[in-house]
Amino acid sequence: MPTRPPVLVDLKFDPESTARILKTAFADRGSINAADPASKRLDLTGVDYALLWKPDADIFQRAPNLKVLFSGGAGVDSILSIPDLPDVPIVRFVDRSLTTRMSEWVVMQCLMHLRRQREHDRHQRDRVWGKRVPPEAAEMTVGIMGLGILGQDAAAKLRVMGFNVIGWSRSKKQVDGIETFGGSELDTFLSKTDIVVGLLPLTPDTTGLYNKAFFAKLRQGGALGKPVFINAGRGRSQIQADIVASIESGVLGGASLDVFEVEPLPADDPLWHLENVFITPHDAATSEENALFRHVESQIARFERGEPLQFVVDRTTGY
Ligand code: NDP
Ligand code: OXD
Repeated sequence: MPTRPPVLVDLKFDPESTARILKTAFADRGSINAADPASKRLDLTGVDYALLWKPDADIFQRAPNLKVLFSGGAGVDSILSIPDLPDVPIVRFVDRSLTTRMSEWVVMQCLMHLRRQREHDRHQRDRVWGKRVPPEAAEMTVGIMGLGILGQDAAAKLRVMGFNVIGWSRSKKQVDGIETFGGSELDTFLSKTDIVVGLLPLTPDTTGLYNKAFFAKLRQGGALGKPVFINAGRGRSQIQADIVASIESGVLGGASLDVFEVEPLPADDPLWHLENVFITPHDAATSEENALFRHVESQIARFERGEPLQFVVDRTTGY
């Protein structure tokens, strides 16, 4: 029988999958699954670690002695906004499989726009043999916003496909093979960008960043004619009404969106019906629970050996 306090797990993922995978996770200490109704009667005052994704609002009142919080995802905006957040380290989820999935999504979306996939879909529906010569990836500049774990991996993979890649981040980075821009160089970065890819965390600085004025600064007249907006960071960084207006007015040629101001995207939202807009349900890089639980186990082991935790959130910057 484990003698250490169990890990408290409150993940609003697929409850069946969480319950099944938890049966074999945290073998040395066990877990308390907050989705289990029986857990509501448990005393959580002895719990040291909590793994959270959109947890119950009273979680920190029920578990007041936590030593480390683990995020169920790479983004921590939803954790940072929980009332009564304790002043303990918050570790975000950084994982090879999550990073790989995100890069797959980004590369796929860039290729869909490059190869005018929506036009082909329409032609197929209408049984039209609409052959034409698309531009090459090398004729397009993809501008990645956020050169962290996800942005840098996506940049490397886009380069393998032949795209010209540039990147923007708060502090200017040195990344092999890509031209980089720091926070104050946003306008220059946008003026060189044909396809902009948002991989930024949600913070006060990035809230509402992707708006009409922003879209108007992207390069017009590139190999696709009009610029394209792609976002898999957070939905509240974009003003959706401005995406719709910018597509309708011809400032933007298309978009790919995995994240939305309100999720799920309401059924009557105009984005569902816009030509050349690809919509995915915030699953560009879903956390895989086996990998997530292994990551938490390994960080707890580091912590208990007295080694520094990895991937700790900086509360001053908010990511
Ligand atoms: P990182 O923390 O590794 O990287 C964040 C990057 O954003 C850094 O380069 C950082 O700059 C930059 N940045 C932050 N704020 C600003 C700003 N105000 N101006 C300019 N640059 C800024 O995060 P990840 O790459 O791991 O993840 C990025 C985001 O992706 C997550 O926060 C989450 O919101 C989203 N995500 C979405 C998923 C999905 O399925 N749709 C899945 C996983 C994550 P600097 O380098 O200077 O610090
Ligand atoms: C994450 C996400 O932040 O899935 O990991 O959005």
